[in-house]
Amino acid sequence: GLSREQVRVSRRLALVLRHRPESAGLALDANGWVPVADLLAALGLTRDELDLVVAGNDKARFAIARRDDGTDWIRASQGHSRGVDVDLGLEPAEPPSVLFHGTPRDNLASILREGLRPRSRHHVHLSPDVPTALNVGGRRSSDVVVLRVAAGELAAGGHVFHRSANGVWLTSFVPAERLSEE
Ligand code: HQG
Repeated sequence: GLSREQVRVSRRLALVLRHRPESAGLALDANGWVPVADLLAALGLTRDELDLVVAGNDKARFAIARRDDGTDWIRASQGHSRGVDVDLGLEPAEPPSVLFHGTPRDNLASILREGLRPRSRHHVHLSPDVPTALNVGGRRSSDVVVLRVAAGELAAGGHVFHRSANGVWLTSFVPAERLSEE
């Protein structure tokens, strides 16, 4: 696992690469990437420190890619704020027949009324299994409800799904009729 200091760096990376790049004086490119060199300078990190946080991140939240000119770039694999205008360029993907979504029970009545909405993010985030969904919901509450999402039926009806580089399923909206309590 990551040390306390590394977790702090990881949180800062998520803030900068998903939500508020300007807070570090950075701008993301159209696909969400920033030059690693710029990020290191902005956050006062060494490359080794960054690599350890990226490699040790429990959810593989960040991806590094080398371009033809030899420069390394980094982005968050998912989770961007709606106000951050990036297109991850993910291809549509065929989801499994069932996906899951964990949420604090306080949200349940509203979700069953109006469906799952992306709220402050670009997409609704769905989990491939119940334990993952419990973890996601558990970030905010100890009383979590897991919803089953009829992803196969949605896809058959024309809903588009994407799978992020770190295995999170993304879609724009899930109508209440395709949700049930697990
Ligand atoms: C809820 C983490 C009431 C929704 C996770 C959720 C994930 C509604 C909250 C990623 C609603 C939004 C995303 C409705 C949705 N009425 N509540 N109609 N529709 N909600 O954080 O899925 O650790 O934006 O159930 O692992 O919790 O940051 O979404 O509770 O992958 O890498 O509104 O964030 O990844 O919360 O989590 P979020 P999420 P990281």
